[in-house]
Amino acid sequence: MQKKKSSNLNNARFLTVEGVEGVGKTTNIIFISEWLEGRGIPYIHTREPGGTPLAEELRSLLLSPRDEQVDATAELLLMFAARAQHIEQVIKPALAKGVWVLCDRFTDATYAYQGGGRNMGFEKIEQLENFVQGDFRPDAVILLDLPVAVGLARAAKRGTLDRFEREAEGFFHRVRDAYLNRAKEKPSRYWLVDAEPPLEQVQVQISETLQRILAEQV
Ligand code: Z5A
Repeated sequence: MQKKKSSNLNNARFLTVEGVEGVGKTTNIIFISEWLEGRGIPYIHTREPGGTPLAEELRSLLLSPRDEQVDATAELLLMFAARAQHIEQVIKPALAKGVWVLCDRFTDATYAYQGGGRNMGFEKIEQLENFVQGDFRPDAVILLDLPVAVGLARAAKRGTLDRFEREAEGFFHRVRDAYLNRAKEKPSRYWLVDAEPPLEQVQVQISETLQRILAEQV
């Protein structure tokens, strides 16, 4: 399939990695970083929410469990506040210097978690996306996918749970569905990876995906 051409200068790509809870993002982002390093590709690794001092403070506010009920609109706006800062201070300056950006979650997570998980719908998110980002979008979204129950079982082996990780299983089904629907609607930007098999098999798929992204004309 013909993939979208990058709008960034100097061939630098903006790659994001997405997926539901327990899908193996952290593990596979280390693999992707090593893959880029092995090819001498300059890159930065960053994350959302977060990536700048201010955005990391917003991340702490967003992830901390609290007694007060967090209003879904307040949560959505804080995600985009952090994103605005991150895009202008970190992501765009790196791309302008020809440095690839490898980002652990981005706006697709907002569609999935706030749009799907929180049932906020996608229209408001699209309006905020256009307001904050203009036409700025990732060049490629690597979507790691597995059944929710498998992801939750993997994640359960970790320690304390953040505010999102405390959600009921139905929340994560809506998140996964939203991701998969976006991948279906926007095949030019999404690269779907089956994250259920053993890690070595997942990483073979990721290597092939990266080769194809690298081979794309920009
Ligand atoms: N959020 C949002 O709501 N809206 C937004 O716009 C944005 C974010 C940007 C923080 O995300 C939260 O913010 C997130 C959504 C929300 N909440 N949740 N949930 P985060 O990305 O920082 O948090 P995370 O989802 O917990 O990501 P993570 O730390 O990368 O976890 P992970 O994907 O589960 O990855 P992992 O730790 O590498 O893997 C989990 C375990 O599985 C680990 O023990 C691995 O060794 C194991 N693993 C990995 N792969 C395999 C395979 N293939 N086989 C067997 N075991 C495996």
